[in-house]
Amino acid sequence: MKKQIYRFTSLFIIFILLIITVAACSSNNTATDQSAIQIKEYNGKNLSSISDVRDVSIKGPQNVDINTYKLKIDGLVESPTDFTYDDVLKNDKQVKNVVLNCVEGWSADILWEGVQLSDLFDKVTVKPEANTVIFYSVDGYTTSLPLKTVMDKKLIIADKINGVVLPAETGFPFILVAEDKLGYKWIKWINRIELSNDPNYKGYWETRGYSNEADVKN
Ligand SMILES: Nc1nc2c(c(=O)[nH]1)N[C@H]1C(S)=C(S)[C@@H](COP(=O)(O)O)O[C@H]1N2
Ligand SMILES: [Mo]
Repeated sequence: MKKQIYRFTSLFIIFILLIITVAACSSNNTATDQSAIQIKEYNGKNLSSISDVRDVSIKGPQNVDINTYKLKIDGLVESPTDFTYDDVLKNDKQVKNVVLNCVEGWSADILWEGVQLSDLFDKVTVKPEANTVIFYSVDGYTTSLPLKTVMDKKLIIADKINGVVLPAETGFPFILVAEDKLGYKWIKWINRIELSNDPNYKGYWETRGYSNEADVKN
């Protein structure tokens, strides 16, 4: 009888240890693949390194839990939708080599990969009166662009930088690749996109005196 209890107890302990091991392994397996190798060259030209992209964000890097993350697209659309990370990534992937220029005087030449905003907009059907796209982030930051700019430049939101999943510092899960626009239009950690008819909307830095056009002057 004693022997049986002993055997049962040891089996029970082994079982518990097994559960703990499985749980530990799966919690390590997040969406961010840190083992991926950074692309260093594109069309025979050296790219900047991810570490050249300085974090100058208002509240520092944000840690987004991808299991509960939603990208909300609402406002002047027929079907407001909450997209999961995977929903967004089901769209065709686009690759673009674009330089990020910050008003502080530094820049980074990066290979971005992501999905075209127009593909996401097709899924929610933008109403004809919309003319402005307002972007929101988990840190409270906001910025906006004319809808025409988003469509004409085929702007993307990127999930990858130089071939690797965005680290928290560069905006995981998504950064807006606002090509030809200054760094403060490159909103990171995007969690909401609102279609609006207010062309005078001003975001975080725009309300603090920075130009709403934010064109990069060459
Ligand atoms: N959510 C959020 N996005 C943001 C900012 C911020 O403070 N919060 N700062 C902007 C500014 S001023 C710049 S220059 C770029 C820098 O992006 P990077 O860290 O990927 O270089 O992020 C932009 N996006
Ligand atoms: Mo910036």
